[in-house]
Amino acid sequence: MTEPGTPVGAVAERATAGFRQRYGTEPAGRWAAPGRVNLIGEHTDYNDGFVLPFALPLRTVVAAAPQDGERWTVWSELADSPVEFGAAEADQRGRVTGWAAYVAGVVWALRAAGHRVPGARLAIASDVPVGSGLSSSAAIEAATLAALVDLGGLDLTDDRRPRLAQRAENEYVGAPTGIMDQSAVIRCRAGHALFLDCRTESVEQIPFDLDAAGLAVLVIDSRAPHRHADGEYASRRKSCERAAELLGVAALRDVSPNDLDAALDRLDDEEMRRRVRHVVTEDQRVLDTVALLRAGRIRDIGPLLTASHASMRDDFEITVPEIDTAVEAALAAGAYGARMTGGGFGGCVLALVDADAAESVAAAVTAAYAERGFPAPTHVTVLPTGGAHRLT
Ligand code: GAF
Repeated sequence: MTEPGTPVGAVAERATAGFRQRYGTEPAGRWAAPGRVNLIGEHTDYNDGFVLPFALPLRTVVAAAPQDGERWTVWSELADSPVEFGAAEADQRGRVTGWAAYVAGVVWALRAAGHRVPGARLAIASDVPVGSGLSSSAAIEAATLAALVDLGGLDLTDDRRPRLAQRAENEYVGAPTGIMDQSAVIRCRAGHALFLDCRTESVEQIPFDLDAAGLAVLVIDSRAPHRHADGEYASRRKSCERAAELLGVAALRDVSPNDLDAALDRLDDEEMRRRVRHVVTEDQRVLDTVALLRAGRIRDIGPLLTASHASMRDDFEITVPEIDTAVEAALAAGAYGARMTGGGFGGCVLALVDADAAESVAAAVTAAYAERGFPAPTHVTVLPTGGAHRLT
């Protein structure tokens, strides 16, 4: 990850070449979906709150063609052999496992929603790093979904796709995620961040023209191993849901920042109080960030990004030493703001920097890592791109 993103053509070529080699014929089409970073609004999605992700110039491409019967064959450049499954495996949640579960999950979710899903052969290539918290799984889901919808002529508009892809992840794969990642990789637009209300699923495209402002977002892959990330994510979610129950609200989104102190007084558990404080203040930071971006004040969002990081570190307790080191070093080297992005316990940090300072900020992070004895991080500077679409 050292280029400013990668051209979609190269990854599409790999998917096409893989398809030809594996199946001995041409694909009927190619569909691309990006990874994402979340500019701000972490662990707010499953609390019915607000998020502000944008799509990355790193993509997953699915080359696909129909095949007879209710059978799906999937090859990925990251796996040794293809996976094949039929309707029986697709209809039994969790039956297909590993990376192919994201494809089977989409077939399951479409069928569960009453769609006639065409049998298909698929070949997947991807530049979205796996396990870095940049939504490689949502990218597979969204590109697969786009391919199957087009091949089958299914009636499923973009605004209904995220929920379906989320069901694939929650119910077939078994990961209790919110709606943010699938919304981002499907609904983002180039040059914009996606302001999503996770309760209503209404969206507003917020102009985020980094280039015109001479700015860049530096994405630093901490390369920290994900430590117990699945269990910790699920326990954060449970704690938020329990707090909402105790406070008598449908979701923590319903606690206004003005009533936060009173709400916290009503909770006995100190850890739960910290979790609630993160979610309520984070929702407000998203709204404040959106207001600044609407006013064209991109640089001024820096302190909100950094405050979000502190809240994730101290109140939600989802950061790790590598991540905190990257944030501190980026800020010391002149970033306007920096924060961990994504679910936590590893993954990536984003830093808002002057475009011409990106490399020196990245070098400062690398030096801080060396000093602490961490394996060297990788980085990429990114501009916001668009969501899932058909390429040919
Ligand atoms: C992961 C989840 F998939 C999202 O739904 C979201 O909760 C995020 O963590 C934290 O903001 O990416």
